[in-house]
Amino acid sequence: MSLRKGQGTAILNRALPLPPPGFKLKVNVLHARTGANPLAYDDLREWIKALEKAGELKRITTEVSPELEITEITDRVSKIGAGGASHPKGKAPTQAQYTPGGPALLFENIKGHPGHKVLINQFGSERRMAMSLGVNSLDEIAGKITALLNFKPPTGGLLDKLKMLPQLGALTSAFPKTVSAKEAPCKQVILRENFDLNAFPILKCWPHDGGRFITLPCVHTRDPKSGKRNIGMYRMQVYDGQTTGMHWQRQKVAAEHFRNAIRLQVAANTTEDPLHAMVSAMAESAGGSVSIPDGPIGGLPQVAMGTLKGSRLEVAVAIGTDPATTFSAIVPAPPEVEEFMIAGFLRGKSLEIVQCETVDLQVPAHAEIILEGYVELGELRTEGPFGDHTGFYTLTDQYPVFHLTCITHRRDPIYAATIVGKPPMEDAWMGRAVERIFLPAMRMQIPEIVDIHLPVEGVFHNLMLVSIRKSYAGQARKVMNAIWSLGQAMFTKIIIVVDEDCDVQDIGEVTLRVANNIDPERDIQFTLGPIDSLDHSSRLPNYGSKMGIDATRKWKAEGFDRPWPAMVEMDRETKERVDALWSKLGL
Ligand SMILES: [Mn+2]
Repeated sequence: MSLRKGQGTAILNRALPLPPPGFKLKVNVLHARTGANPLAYDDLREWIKALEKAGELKRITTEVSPELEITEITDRVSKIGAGGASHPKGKAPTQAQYTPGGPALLFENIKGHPGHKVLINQFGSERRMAMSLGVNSLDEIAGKITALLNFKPPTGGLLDKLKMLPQLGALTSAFPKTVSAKEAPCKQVILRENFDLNAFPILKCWPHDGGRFITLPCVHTRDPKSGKRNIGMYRMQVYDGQTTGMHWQRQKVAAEHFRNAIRLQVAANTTEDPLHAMVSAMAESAGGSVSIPDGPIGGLPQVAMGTLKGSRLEVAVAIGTDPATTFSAIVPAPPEVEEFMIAGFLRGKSLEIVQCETVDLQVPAHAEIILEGYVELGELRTEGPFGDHTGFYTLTDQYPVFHLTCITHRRDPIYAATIVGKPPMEDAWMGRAVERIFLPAMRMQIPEIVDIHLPVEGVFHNLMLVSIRKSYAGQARKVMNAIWSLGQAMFTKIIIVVDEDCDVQDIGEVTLRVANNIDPERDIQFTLGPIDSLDHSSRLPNYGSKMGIDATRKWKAEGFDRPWPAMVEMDRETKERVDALWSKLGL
C-alpha cells in the first residue's frame, strides 16, 4: 500500500557531538521507563479493547463486502471532520462524538467470509495515533526515539559506563524476547499445505485495482550481507491462494536485501571478477527491478537474471500485530536499527517473537496471521494498478513475487487492513506522527531547521514546508540540498523554505510569504535525482526533477540591493488599548 515513511525522516545514526541549540533531549522519560510497561498492548485484541473503552471504535455488524464496500464506508468515515467544505463527497456522516478521522472500524460480518473480522482505520486520528504508542502527545515519543537512535553501547572507562546506566536499563525493554511455538498465539493454527490466502477477507480497494491487496502487512526480511532483520510495510497483490506481489519500492530496505541476495548470487555464479559481476547485474537489471534476457548482449556474455532462478530470499509477513509493531514497520529508521527494538522501545516492553515454521525468520508471537515464504531472485511479475495515497492509481510495474510455504494464525483471526486514496485517510495520521516524531532527529542533521510541515494534500513526498534560522547567504539552498540527501526525504518534489518567523503549520501564512517574497527566476532551484515510484508525472519512472523555492527574505549578501519592507502589524500599545476596550464594543 506504499505508506510513505514521512519525510521528516532520514534519521541517520550519525549523532552530532553536540545537539543543536534549542534541542532538548528528554532523557527523563528514559529513567522512568526502566521496567516493563504494564500498559503496553500485547496484541491487536488488547488494542481493540482499549479503543472500544475510549469510545474510539465502532463495530459494524451489517453484512458488507470486502470488495469496494469496506473502502467506501471507511473513506467516508476517514473524512469526518476533515476541513468541512472541502469534503469531496459531501455526504459523510457527521457524528460530533468522533474526532477528525472518525472512529476505528471493526467489521464483523463480511460477505463471503463468515466468522472473519476486519479492523481498519485503527490509527486514523491524532488521539488514536498517540494512544497506540501509549502517550498523550506525539512529542513525548520524539525524545525517546532520538535517544534510542543515539544510544551507543559504552566502550569507554568506568565513568562512561556509569553515565549510560539509566539508558541501559530502559533499553532492555527494546530487545525482543524469543518464545517457544507453544507460547505463541500466532501458531494456534498451522497450515503447511492446502492453504488458501483467499480464505481471509482481503480487500479489493478501488474499482480499477489489479486485484485484492494486503495493505497493512509487516514484511520481515533478513539482509543476506549483514544478517540484520527488517520489518517494512509493502502492499501485496493477491495473485492466487499461494502467491502475491511484493511491492517493495527500490529505495526500501527489503529491496536492498533482495539486491544483496542478487549480488551474492551473481558473485558466486561468475567465473570472472565478482565485483564486476555485481555492478553489471545492478546496471542491467535496474537494481533487480527489470527482467533482462538470458544469453549474450552484443556478442558478449552478461549476467542473466534467468540464472538466478531457484535462488531465494526468505520472507515472512505478519498481519494484525500490536499497534507499536505495526507502526515500527513504517518508521524511517536506519537499516542498522531492527524494528523489533523500535517496537519494544515504543511499547516500553520487549516484543515477544517466535521462530517461523518453514523459513529462518522470527515474527511477532502475538500476531493474528503469519504468512511464510520466499521471493525468487530472478522472478518479476506485473503488479498493479492500485488506487494509491497520491489520490491517483499507480500504474502496473514489475515487482518480485512472494510464494507462500506456510500460513499460521490465531483462532478466529482478525484481519487488519488500511485503505489509501485521496487524502485525508488513515495514513495521513501515521505520516503526521512520523513527521512530529522525527523532527528532532532531522534537526540533528540540519540544525538550522526550526519546523517542518508536510501538508496532507502533498501526499508526503510532493511538498515540504520548512522554516529555518537563516544565518548566512545561500542557506535556504543548502537546506534544500541537505533534505534531498536525507533518506526518503530525497523524494521531496517541492521544498519551500521560509524564515523562522513564519509558522509552517499555517498554510495561509506560508502562501502569503512565498507569493510575496519570491522573484521566481531568481529563487527557484531545480535539481535532478531519484523520484518516488508513485510519481506519474516524471519523465522516467523513478527518475526526474525536483524544485526548491527560497522564500526567505533576501539579503544584500545575496545580491538583493532594494530595501525590504516590514510586514504590516499594529503596534503593541494600540493593541493593549483595544484589548481593554474590546468587551465594551459589543463585537
Ligand atoms: Mn528498517
